[in-house]
Amino acid sequence: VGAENINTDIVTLSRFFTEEQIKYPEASGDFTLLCHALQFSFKSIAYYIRRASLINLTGLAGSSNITGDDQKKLDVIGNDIFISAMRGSGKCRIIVSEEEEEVIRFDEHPDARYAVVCDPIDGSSNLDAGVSVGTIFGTSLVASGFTMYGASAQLVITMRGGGVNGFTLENSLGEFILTHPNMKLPPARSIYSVNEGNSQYWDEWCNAYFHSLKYPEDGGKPYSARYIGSMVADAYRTLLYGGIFAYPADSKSPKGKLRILYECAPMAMVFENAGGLAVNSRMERLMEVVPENIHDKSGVFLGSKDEVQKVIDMYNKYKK
Ligand code: P6P
Repeated sequence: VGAENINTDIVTLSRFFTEEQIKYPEASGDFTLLCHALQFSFKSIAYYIRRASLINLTGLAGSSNITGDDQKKLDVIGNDIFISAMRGSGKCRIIVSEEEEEVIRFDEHPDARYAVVCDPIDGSSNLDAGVSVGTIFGTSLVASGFTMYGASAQLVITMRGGGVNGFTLENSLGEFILTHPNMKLPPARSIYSVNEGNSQYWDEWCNAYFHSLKYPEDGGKPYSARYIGSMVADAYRTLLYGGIFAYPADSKSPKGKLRILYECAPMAMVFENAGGLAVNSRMERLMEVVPENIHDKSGVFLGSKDEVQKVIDMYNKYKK
């Protein structure tokens, strides 16, 4: 590779945060400091996940969280790392975490202005199998995103009213580098991602929708099925390739399985800012769904706008 081909104008996540702040002259810099603390927690969690098998961090911690999920050792470590990083930033007032029954309040920072919601390690039940897991986060929906701990840590972040940018953790530098600027979902893609093992519990309209993908009326090519069972991994693929990800509310889980605050809403913000759509099982815009409690759940359909529109059309056909 000739010297002329080396990119020396590298946009790190730290530079990205600084450039975002410069756009708002009135900004105090508090949000930027909060984002740096967020960044550090992703780097730390990535470190432990990379080494998990080597230092026996896979397996169960012998405890369970509020929703009864067996906590993996990494769930507990990821949660502790996140809480410490947010507390240490001095800019976070409260945290909602999947791993904490109650809201955590940092009374030592009474003037802090941000609330942070997170699922420190979503999909952790897949950890032992080496499947990518991730951290999903949102800050008062000023910003939201997720970090997927795969072969390398991939961070996707979006700011209110802004675009979606993807960063890759360069381990030797210890920096997240901008690798996927201004991510946009293709408007359509024949890929669907859902746990079909739940189809006996789905509403009639929902079964009709997925059937229409597998047996196209026009005799066209059926959709491809892709389901990992780790929301961050399924969402990241859907963001990159297009298609639709769904976890419908059904007779087994009438409110759905995924949590509004720290799974559905942050993902909905990312997908809308990338040109996609995100609705619940009543076709309401997920970004407008208000949880009844901090661990409240919702059905979710998110992805390419033409694909989500097909869900809406099928729903309306049955609900007339
Ligand atoms: P199921 C992982 O446990 C998780 O919370 C999400 O990451 C994932 O999308 C979903 O649950 C998988 O649920 O019922 O298909 O195993």
